[in-house]
Amino acid sequence: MRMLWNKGRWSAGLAVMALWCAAWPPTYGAVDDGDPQLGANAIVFSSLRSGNDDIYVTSVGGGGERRLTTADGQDGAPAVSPDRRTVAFASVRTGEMQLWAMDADGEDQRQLLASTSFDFHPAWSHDGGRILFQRRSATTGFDLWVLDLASGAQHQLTSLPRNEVGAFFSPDDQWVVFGGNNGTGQDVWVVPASGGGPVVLTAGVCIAGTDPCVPAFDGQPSWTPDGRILFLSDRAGGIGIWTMAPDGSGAQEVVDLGGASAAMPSMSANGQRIVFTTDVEDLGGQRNVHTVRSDGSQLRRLTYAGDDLAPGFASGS
Ligand SMILES: [Ca+2]
Ligand SMILES: [Ca+2]
Repeated sequence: MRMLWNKGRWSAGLAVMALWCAAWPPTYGAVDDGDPQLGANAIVFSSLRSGNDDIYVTSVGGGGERRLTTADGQDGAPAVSPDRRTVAFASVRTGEMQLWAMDADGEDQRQLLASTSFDFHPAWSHDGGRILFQRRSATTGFDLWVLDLASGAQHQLTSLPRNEVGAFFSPDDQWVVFGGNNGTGQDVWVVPASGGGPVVLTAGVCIAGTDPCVPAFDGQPSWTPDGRILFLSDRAGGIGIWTMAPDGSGAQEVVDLGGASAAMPSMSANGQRIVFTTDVEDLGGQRNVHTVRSDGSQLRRLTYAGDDLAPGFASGS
């Protein structure tokens, strides 16, 4: 069990509280100042189980599930801050999809950015200073934008003619990976976080055995902590979770899910597990949160209520 560090000094009283906090709720780590903090193995996700999208937290063992939002309408795309004390998310509660944030226990829900646009899918930089998000344009679909949290300044990172979605900063915050479409299907792209030309990494990959070529789906990318790209692909036939080098080379399949549907794989910061949603036990049914070890073993189901999406480790990369 992880002990408490209380601003430089150990405290027997806090250690007792740590034991209690670790027992219930188990997804919360110990805190020293009253500010709730998600444990490193907490997993946030959104789900339609209540009838409208809301944000939940569970643990890598599947215990201690809690609901963090209760507002009508969509609350989704949760993203935990690097210090695990804040959850950024997207919500329609003001009438338009906007970026919001809340404390790790769901308290103090506040608008992070007030705009007149549809803003979605926040993702933190690893230095905690910036939020990457997607903003919908009438002319260029979803584009990537970056919000600087200290100054409130926003700047546009991409303006490709189709949708750029599901973007994440690389572990060194130097690159951004995203899913995009250049007219031949869904592919994985990267762009320098400082701006510049986006590069497609998976163009021309065909589904194995197709002649003429049927372009593979390569999408929903994120990063491994050692700087590879984690993504979904049907290039081997069924849907699989894959990794590749950040230049698109060296693609390796982690797990083959066959005819299942799957969504949004992301890896824990220690590189040991991948979390995603799938209907692998009930093809065509609702998707639930699952984990698998990074070597493809120990596929585990963590939730049973269905219609889950956008899972991520609190300590995610
Ligand atoms: Ca809701
Ligand atoms: Ca676009």
